[in-house]
Amino acid sequence: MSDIFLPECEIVDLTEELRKEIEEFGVSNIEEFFKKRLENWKSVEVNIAITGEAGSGKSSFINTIRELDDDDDDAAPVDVLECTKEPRSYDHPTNNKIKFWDLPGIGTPDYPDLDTYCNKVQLEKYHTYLIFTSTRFQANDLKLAEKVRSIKKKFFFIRTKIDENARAQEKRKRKQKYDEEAMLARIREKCFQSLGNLLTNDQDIFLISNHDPDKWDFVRLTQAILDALTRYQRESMTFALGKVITRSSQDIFQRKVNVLRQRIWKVAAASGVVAAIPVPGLSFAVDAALILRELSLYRSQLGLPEIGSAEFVQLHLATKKKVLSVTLTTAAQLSPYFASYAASTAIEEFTRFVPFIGPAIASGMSFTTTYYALSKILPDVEEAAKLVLKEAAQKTAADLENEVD
Ligand SMILES: Nc1nc2c(ncn2[C@@H]2O[C@H](COP(=O)(O)OP(=O)(O)O)[C@@H](O)[C@H]2O)c(=O)[nH]1
Ligand SMILES: [Mg+2]
Repeated sequence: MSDIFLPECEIVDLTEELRKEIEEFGVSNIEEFFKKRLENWKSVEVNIAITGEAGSGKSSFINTIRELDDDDDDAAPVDVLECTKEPRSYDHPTNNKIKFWDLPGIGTPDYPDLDTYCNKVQLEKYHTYLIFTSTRFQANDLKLAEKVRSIKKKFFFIRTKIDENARAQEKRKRKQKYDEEAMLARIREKCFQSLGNLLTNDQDIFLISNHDPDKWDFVRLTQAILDALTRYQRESMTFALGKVITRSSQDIFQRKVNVLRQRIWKVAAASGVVAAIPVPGLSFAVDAALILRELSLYRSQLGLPEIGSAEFVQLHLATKKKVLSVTLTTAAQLSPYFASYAASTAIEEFTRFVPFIGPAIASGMSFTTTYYALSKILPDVEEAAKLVLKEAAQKTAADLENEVD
């Protein structure tokens, strides 16, 4: 819990807003109120600029990061020479506040130079910039990056189609030892050189394949993009990462767990505020509803299969049991998590929250109950999700072996 973040103003706002809400509408709307507040992350805007020469794999990347197939309805059209002269945005399928902007290239007739380009595409509106090539970077890429740096935004250089290089190399060297590391180092070095003195670290170039997001630097790129965003943008973007990317990296999986853990105090505070309102029976109902909603977010974010789905049916019995044990939908099923916590050594931990949420809330049963229930539920879901991941990985390995046979 060392990295927990306690935005004091947020909880003060929350309490104040709640008071107003109750004065105006009574208590009937309270659940809706909290739902909205806990889903704040869905309203955070993230604009990611995607630029680079035609054919470099911009549209493909937009589809891969959104986990869409090229022929899905709202996929970005691949292999189409963009005749659009305007920046075009593609929403993330699970969060339309996250937008990937396919920007026109500099040097095209409508954008002959950098100044025209910057004015027309409104450079300031993007939070981070991804500059693509499938060969090497051009003078305009360099100029753009310098401009982006001057407005204090982050940019990333991305070399796509590494799978093609890997394949070609493998063919050529079938008889000798295939040295992928050396091949990657060569490509990285060439890209690095084409950027002059712009970068000091060649790891700031990302070598990816849009067709294999589980290989090479795709995951590292995803992490770097997350790290370039503000806290709330990062939370929103982390939640938007789909199953494929989450499963391809323990780090991304762990980031999801961390983001979920950092919400616990907020859900607990929400229940604590309700407990401070004297309406008999309301508190427990709201606690249970909040916990169940949060649990459902844990399950979907950490990739637990739905009961009865094809993936669930194929799981080993022990994994199935574990998944079932955290697929709770009623308040009654939560009772094991409401067990006594008084003896818990972690009791110290929540006293750190007191200055932020006020003694009345922190000392309340609701706050502690919800806090401990979620603190116990999340690791259980995490454990179940890891079992599912392990089986998925074993299955992929077995499938690959069968292919080879
Ligand atoms: N092998 C391979 N092909 C790619 C990759 N990225 C894009 N392509 C292919 O390159 C072509 C151009 O891609 P597209 O995404 O339309 O490029 P854009 O013009 O920059 O939007 C398409 O045929 C893609 O399938 C990649 O990483 N590996
Ligand atoms: Mg395109």
